[in-house]
Amino acid sequence: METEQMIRKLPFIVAVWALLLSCGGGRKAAVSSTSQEPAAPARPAFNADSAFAFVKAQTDFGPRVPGTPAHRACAAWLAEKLKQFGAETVVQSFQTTTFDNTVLDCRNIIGRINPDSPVRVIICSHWDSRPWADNDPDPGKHKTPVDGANDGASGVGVILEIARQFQLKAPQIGVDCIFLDAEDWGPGPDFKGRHLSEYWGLGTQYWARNAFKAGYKARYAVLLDMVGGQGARFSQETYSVMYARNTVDKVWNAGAQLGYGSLFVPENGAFVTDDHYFINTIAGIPAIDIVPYLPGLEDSSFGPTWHTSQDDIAHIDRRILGAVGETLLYVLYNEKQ
Ligand code: AHN
Ligand code: ZN
Repeated sequence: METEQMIRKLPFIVAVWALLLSCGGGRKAAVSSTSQEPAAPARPAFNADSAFAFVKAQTDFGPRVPGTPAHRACAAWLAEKLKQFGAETVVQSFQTTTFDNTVLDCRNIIGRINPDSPVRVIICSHWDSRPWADNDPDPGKHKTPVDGANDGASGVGVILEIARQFQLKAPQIGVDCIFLDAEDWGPGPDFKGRHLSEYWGLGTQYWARNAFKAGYKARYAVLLDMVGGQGARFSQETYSVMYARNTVDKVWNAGAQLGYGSLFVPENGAFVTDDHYFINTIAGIPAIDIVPYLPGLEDSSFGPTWHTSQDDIAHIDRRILGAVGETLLYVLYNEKQ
């Protein structure tokens, strides 16, 4: 009886078995197909350890305070790295006067990738270090310069790693990597005068006014500021949303797609007077700022080490560098002519 039943059911069993096989085969074929798969994001090959090494190389010079030997040496190193990665490199030397009437010798360092492409995107970060750790809990440190591992070096490290990746696989568009000088010589909490936006971002103001007069255009600019701090979280900074909503969405959506939705939080942040403000208002290029916003923190919404002696390499989280770098690289590789 049992055997008889089996035999009667045999055609059915064979049919089911054949169906399972064909389904399996079908799934396999779909996985190996390159053209018809729905777009699962292809992760660009950003190397967080390499970015971290570029951050450390900068802090190893010591604080890159304008006018110091460490500043000059680091400028030469940055230009050399960009050249080494195949970017057309331009160093823009200039003098600028600070809020406290100090005249500084400065350098904006620019590396152009695909220099002949008419469609261009800017990625930028300030590379100078603040001369005073005037947000340190210890007032004795307020006149000591900061290492600026996060505040300065982090964004530059991410951009250098992107430039290195572009040498291995070029983007479809032109990319201008810009290391901006003299961002951070602004007045601190003890300053008694009026706080003006123009006291910050001196290198960017110079670049926006002088450098690219002759018909220079860019589709948009992305500023990286403090993109390696432990516990970072990036809300959408208000000037960025006001001037460049589409670019904010593009970057935050890319972050979410890659699985970094808890880092790139689609929430409103605060107004930050930063380099992107002058790219928007002087150069007229839509510019966003990827900058941390931690409103619960007592001493600084930029993170606990901001303008303190703790802004050193020991407080850098290479996973944050990696997430930001991968997200930005993904955006740039997907940018079409
Ligand atoms: C102000 O504190 C007004 N702006 C912050 C700009 C900045 C300083 N970014 C890094 N360091
Ligand atoms: Zn700063």
